[in-house]
Amino acid sequence: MKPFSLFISDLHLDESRPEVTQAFIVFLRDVAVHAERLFILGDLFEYWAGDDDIDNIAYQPIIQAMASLHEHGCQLYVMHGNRDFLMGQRLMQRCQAQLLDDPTVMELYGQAVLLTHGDAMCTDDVSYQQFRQQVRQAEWQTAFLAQPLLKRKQQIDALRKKSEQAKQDKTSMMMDVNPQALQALFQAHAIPPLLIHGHTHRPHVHTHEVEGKRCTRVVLGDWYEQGSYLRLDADGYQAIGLTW
Ligand code: LP5
Ligand code: MN
Repeated sequence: MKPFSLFISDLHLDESRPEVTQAFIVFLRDVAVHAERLFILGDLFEYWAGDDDIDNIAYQPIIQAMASLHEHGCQLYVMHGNRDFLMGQRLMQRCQAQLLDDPTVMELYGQAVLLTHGDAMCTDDVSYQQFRQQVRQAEWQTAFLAQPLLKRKQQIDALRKKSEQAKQDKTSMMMDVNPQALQALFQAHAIPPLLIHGHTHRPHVHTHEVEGKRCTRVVLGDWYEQGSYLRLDADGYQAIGLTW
């Protein structure tokens, strides 16, 4: 079999949806083990309150399944999403994963591939961008993580409710990628032929023209109603669905 890489995002793994966790573990065991790389482009978890929650019993099957990829020669790359940007090096070590900056360009099968979670391009969502700017600051994170785990989880629960409420007043266009932000991202990375991202939960393949160059943008799907992943090899990409 030709070497290939896989891409997933927005699994939002949570104890309330054990079937999704199980599907992810099966995906790792049966599909990802054969890949040379697996990229998780953010929002693996419903939320991550800090690496001091690493021994939580609910996470152990997930962490073990992720770590086992390494033994099969599959390199695991993980990027932060807006729900799990507090994932740190301790978790990465446990999972035998490498944390990727957002955005990152990877040379894969002879082409440059730009990878991002996607939320940073949703610039029309002004209140979210203000919130994002605040919580991505190192000082804010240090202060937040200094609080007891239980207190942090309570604050996250409250914030999740606010987020659900806030989204009611936002149009779907506001929550999608802004075209200028998209163009700026392509331009900041030498206009790569392929961009892969998640976050918007609107799986689709878009084509864009930037400075006369044709670029493909693959938006990954979430794992709510069904799962999905993108497979990339030297012949191109293929989007594949998973059911449970
Ligand atoms: O996640 P989702 O799909 O509901 O919506 C996102 C945006 N919301 C978020 C917030 C997360 O859901 C909350 C969970 C994060 C856990 C991280 C842990 C550490 C943080 C803990 C802080 C107490 O990302 C949503 C977007 C949507 O995607 C579409 O792109 O619209 O954005 C919002 O809803 C944000 C609101 O617009 C503004 C929220 C203001 C909240 C102010 C309270 C401040 C709390 C203190 C932190 C500075
Ligand atoms: Mn997201």
